[in-house]
Amino acid sequence: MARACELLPVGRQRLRRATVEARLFYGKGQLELVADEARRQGARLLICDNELSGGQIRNIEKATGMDCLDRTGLILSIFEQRAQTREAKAQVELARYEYELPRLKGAWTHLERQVGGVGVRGGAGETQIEVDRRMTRLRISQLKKELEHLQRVRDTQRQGRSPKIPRVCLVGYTNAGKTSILKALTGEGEPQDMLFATLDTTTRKAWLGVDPETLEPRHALVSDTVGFIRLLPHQLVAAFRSTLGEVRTADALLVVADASSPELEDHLKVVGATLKELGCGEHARLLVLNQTDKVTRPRRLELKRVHPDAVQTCALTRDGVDAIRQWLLDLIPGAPVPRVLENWEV
Ligand SMILES: Nc1nc2c(ncn2[C@@H]2O[C@H](COP(=O)(O)OP(=O)(O)OP(=O)(O)O)[C@@H](O)[C@H]2O)c(=O)[nH]1
Ligand SMILES: [Mg+2]
Repeated sequence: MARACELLPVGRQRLRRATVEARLFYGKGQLELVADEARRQGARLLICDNELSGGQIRNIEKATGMDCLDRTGLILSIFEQRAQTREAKAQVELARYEYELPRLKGAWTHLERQVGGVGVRGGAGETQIEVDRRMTRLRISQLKKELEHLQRVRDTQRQGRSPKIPRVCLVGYTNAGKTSILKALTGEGEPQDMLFATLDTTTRKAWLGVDPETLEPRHALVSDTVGFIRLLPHQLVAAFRSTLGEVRTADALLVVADASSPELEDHLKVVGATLKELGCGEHARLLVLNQTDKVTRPRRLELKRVHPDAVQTCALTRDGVDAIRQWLLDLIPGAPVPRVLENWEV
C-alpha cells in the first residue's frame, strides 16, 4: 500500500502485544526498537497498519521523532491521489473530513485559547478547536449535499435504463482484475497494476450474443466499482455509499477474485463482509476466479473442488469469459408470456 502512495518502504516489523497500550497503541520499548532501526535505514515515515487515534499518532511522533501515518490515513492518501471525477473527489474529501473531525482535538491544544474576534473565528469565547470543528462540520454538510445531488442524477440515469437489460456489478478485492473483466466483456476499461486504480463506477454494455429465436441482440449492463480491502475505513465505505448504490440496486453481482493470491480465501471473506455492510448480502452472485493463468494445474483442480460453482478466468486471454456471458444470459427475463386478449381487443 505504501508503494501505491509512491512511498519507498525500507523495512517492516510485526509487533506482538497482549494488550493495546492506550497512549502509544504499541509498547514503548517496541516502538523505540522500530524507530532506531528505521532511522538506521534512513526512513522518515512510520506507517502503522492499525487504525490509531489522533492522540496515539501524536504520541508516537513525539516518542520516535518521526512522522507517523496509520492504516486509514494511508488508504485515504491513496484514494486522494486517485480521485479524478467530481464525485470521487467529493467522496474522498468527505471521508477525509470525517476522519479528521474526531482527531482535531489535541492537534490544536497548544493553540487552544479564547479568541474574541469576529468572522471565521466566531463570536467571543470560541476556542480555536471549536472553530476548526465548526468549519469541518460545515464542509462535511456541504459535501453531503453535493453528493446527494449527484446521487439524484445517478438515480435518474438508472431509471432511464431499459428494465429488460440486466444490470450486474463487478465487485471484489482491489487489484483482482475487475476492470480487466469489464474490458473482456465490453471492450472498454483501463486495467492498471495498482491498488484502487478504479474509484468511479462506470457502466458499459456487454454484448452477450443473439437470441436464437428472435435473432434480437442480447445485452447486459456491467458496472465496474471501487475495490475492497481488509479494514476498508468505514469513513470511505460511508462516503462511497452513493457510487456503491449501483451495487445495491444491481440484479446480480460478479465477484472477482485473484485466484493466484495466497490470501484468496481471506480476500473472499473481506468481500463477503463488505457486501453485507452495504446491504447486498442476498444478491445473486457468480464467483469469478480470475488470473488463473498464474496458477498451476493442480491448484486449479483444487480451486474447482473448493469453489465448484465458480468460473475460472484469465481476463488477458479471455479464457472462461464466455462462461460469464452464459451466466449473464440466464438473468435476462424470458420471452414475454403470451397475453390473454381482452374482449375489446378481439
Ligand atoms: N496474469 C494476469 N493478470 C491479470 C489478469 N486480470 C488482470 N490482470 C492484471 O492485474 C492488474 C489489475 O487489474 P485490474 O483489472 O486493474 O484490477 P481491478 O480489480 O480493477 O483493480 P482496482 O480497480 O485497482 O481495484 C492489471 O495489471 C491487470 O493487467 C489475468 O487474468 N491474468
Ligand atoms: Mg479497477
